[in-house]
Amino acid sequence: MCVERELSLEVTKSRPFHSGKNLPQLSHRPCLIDGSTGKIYTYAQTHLLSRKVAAGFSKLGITKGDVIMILLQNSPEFVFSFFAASIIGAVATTANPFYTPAELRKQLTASKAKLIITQSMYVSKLQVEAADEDEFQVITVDDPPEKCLHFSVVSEADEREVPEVEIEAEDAVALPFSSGTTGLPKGVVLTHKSLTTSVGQQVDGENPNLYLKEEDVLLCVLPLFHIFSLNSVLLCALRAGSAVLLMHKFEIGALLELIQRHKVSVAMVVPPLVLALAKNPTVAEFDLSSIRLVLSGAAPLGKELEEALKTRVPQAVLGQGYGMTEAGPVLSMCLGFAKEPLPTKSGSCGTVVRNAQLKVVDPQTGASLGYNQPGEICIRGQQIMKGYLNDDKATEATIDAEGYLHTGDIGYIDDDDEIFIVDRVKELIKFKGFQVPPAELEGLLVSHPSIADAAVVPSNGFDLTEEAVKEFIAKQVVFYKRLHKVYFVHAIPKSAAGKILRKDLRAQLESATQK
Ligand code: 4UV
Repeated sequence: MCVERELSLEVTKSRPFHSGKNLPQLSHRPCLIDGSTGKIYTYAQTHLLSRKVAAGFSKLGITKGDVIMILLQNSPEFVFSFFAASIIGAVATTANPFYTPAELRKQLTASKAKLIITQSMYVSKLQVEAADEDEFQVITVDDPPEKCLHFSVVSEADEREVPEVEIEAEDAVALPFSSGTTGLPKGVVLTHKSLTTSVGQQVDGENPNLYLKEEDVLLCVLPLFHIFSLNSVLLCALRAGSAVLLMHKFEIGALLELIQRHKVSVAMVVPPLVLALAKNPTVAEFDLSSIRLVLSGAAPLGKELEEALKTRVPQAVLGQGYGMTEAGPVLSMCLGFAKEPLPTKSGSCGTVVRNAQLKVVDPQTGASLGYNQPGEICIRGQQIMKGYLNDDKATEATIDAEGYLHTGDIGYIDDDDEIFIVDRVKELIKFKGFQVPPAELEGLLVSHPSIADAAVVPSNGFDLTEEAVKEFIAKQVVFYKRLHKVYFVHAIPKSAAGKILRKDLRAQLESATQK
């Protein structure tokens, strides 16, 4: 079976980001609201600053195809840097500021970033002194430490000096990192075509799937370094002419205060944030009546949680989006968000986006399955990644000969075309919506002289502690990749080809802990 929604009148055209179709009409509308200072940047100012930064990047020697790393919390400078890179045909690789030096080093080496935009407190993690003299330059948005430049060097450049650059739809614009269905984090090449198509699939057309209006204020508390926020919050908002409220980090009191003050109307969230909004007692003290739409994505949302949130924001439409970095990222979205909304079911991840083909296949045989039969979800369309950076093998293992991207998610499509995810066949573990690639932790574990072999699987029991192993990992990885529980086994079950049989291991551990 292949569920396809092709509306011939709404075929999205690929165009580079900076063409700014609606800019003249929007110039005086608010575009970015800096939550920490209250400063508002209009569309005209955002555009001008992005062009200035583009000219500045270019003066620093950045040219088409070069990679810049954005290592920032959500901030106006994040947005200007992203658009500046896209204007001159450069590529933005976005990284988590909480990463350890080792995690950052891997992304820097793989992406070959020539310029890093960051905050002074993260500079020590870049180990500038250990880097080759001309490996990369560092710009900080606050007081620059030694050897670093201040952001004003680029933001005060002359916008008339932006070079003329020919940009093709197939050129890369973003390089987020994702482990995909297996292995270590890899650079995901998203082109101008991928992102413009994905944004179009969400907010364009006669009856947009995600209907955003100019008066809308979108909450941008999810980190922009993750594709969910970058694409479905920032890019979609700017395409629709809405305002984006930037929050540099999550703190429930500040969040509620900002929602109330700026009358946030659209909230993109992840399940842990739904939990906070649904259960935190302080929520009752704030006026959340401006919220008309809540979109949860990046991890499964339980029905009970959804119901609990409904009592807090009874006026809002609640629903889910389903995305994957490699899929550009959105595969499906709740049709309750459409201009002409349709009723949807709780627990559903939405309906496949327009101008894309989605099928469910038997993971063993690859045969297409019918309605209501669970199998691996695959998607095809102009929005999916071009491939993994310098990794043809991983690309071929993910995108098949017919152009379908295999998600590693198990789900089914019901009689109303709604998608339900029920399991994952891929290794990936998600914690608070963040990616935890088991292969990365396994590599670190076996580098310990006393550990011969290791396998990382998700587990629910956290009562036992194996402090030495946990600490060993904790020192090396960002907080959400830390180990909660360590089991010692005589041998790790593996297939004849040497692949860890994670399902068998989980079953073995579950039965052992139940005894
Ligand atoms: O690669 P990634 O970290 O990517 C994401 C992207 C989520 C997005 C993006 C844009 C949206 O508009 C939106 O609503 C969500 O998370 O992780 C991809 C994997 O996360 C799981 C699934 O296993 C993906 O392959 N996942 C993502 N969304 C959901 C989900 C969901 N709604 N329900 C269950 N699992």
